[in-house]
Amino acid sequence: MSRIIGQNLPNIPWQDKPEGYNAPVWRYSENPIIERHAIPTANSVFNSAVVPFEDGFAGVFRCDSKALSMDLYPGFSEDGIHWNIEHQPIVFQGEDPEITNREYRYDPRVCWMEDRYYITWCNGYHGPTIGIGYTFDFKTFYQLENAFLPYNRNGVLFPRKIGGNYMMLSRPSDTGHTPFGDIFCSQSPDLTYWGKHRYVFGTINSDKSAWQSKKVGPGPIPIETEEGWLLIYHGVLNTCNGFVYRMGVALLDKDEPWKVKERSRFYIFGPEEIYELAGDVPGVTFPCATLTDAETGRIAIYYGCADTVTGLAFTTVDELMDYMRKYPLD
Ligand code: BMA
Repeated sequence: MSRIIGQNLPNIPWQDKPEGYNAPVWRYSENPIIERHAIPTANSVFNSAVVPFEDGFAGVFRCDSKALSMDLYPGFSEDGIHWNIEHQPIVFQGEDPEITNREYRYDPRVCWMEDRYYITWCNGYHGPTIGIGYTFDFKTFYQLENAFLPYNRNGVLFPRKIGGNYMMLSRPSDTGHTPFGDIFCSQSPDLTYWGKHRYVFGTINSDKSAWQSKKVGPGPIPIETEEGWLLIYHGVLNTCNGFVYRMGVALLDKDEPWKVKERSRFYIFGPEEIYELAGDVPGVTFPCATLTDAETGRIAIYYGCADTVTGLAFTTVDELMDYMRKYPLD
C-alpha cells in the first residue's frame, strides 16, 4: 500500500474500475465531460486544470476561440464533472504592462500553495515561456514575472517548498511544434528568480519505450506520497501521421525531485476512444490536473482529448505504483 500525503477529499469524482479491465487508468463512462462549444465563443475546451475550492471545485480552462486564439477562463463546479465556465477570459492584474500584455495563454496548471492558488501556463512573450499568476477566489487574478526566458512550455509547480525553495518542472522548447523535449527542475526563493536548473529525465530513443521517444513533459502537479513525488507526464511518439500523446508515470525523490527513482516503460493511458482519436489534433491525451483523496488513494485525472474536448479518468496511487513496478523502465 502506498499512501498519498495530502487532504482527504471524499467528494472528488469517482467510478470503480470496470470488471475485467486490464489497464491502470480507466475512463469516466460519460466522457467527454466538457464539450468543445461549452461557452459560446469556444472552438474547443481542453488541457485544463482544476482544484478543490470552497465546497466544490474551481478551475482554469483553456478555451480556444473561434478565431483560434488561445486564452484562460475561470470555471466552477459542485461535483467536478459539470462545469460552468465564465464567458470572459481572465484579466491578470500586475505592475508591469510589459508582462501583463497578452500574446497568448494556454495549457494552465493550478497549484494550491500556502494561502492561494497559483496558476502557471504557457505564456506568449516573444515566443512561448512560463507565465505565473495567483488568485485567492478565481475572480481577481494577479500576474507575476515570467519564470523563464523563452522558449519553454509545461511549467508545473510542486505544491510546497522543498529544501527551502519553490520548485518547478518545465520542458524547454522552441517556437514551433518542438521536435524534442526533456523535463527539467528549477528552484526559486521567491517565485520571481529561478535557478539551480537540474535535468530530471528525457526521451527514450530506442525501441524499449517508443511511446516516449520524441518528447516528454510534466503533466499535473506532482502528487506527494510517502515514497516520493508521483509524476504523471506526457510522452510523445512521432508517426507518419504526426505526434501521438500518451501518459506515463514516474516517482521522483522527495527531497531532490530531479532524481528519478522509478519510471514506467509502458504507457498508463493513451488515445483509444473516438473523442481522443478524432478532433482538431487527432491522437492526443494531455493531462493537466488531478484531484486526489489521501484516505482512499483515489486519483481523478483531467486531460485534454484531441486538442478539442476535456476528459476525466480514474486510477489510484496503488494502481500506478504497481503498474510502474510491473513494467519498469530499467
Ligand atoms: C503541445 C501543446 C499542447 C497540445 C499538444 C498536441 O505542443 O501545444 O497544447 O495539446 O501539443 O497538439
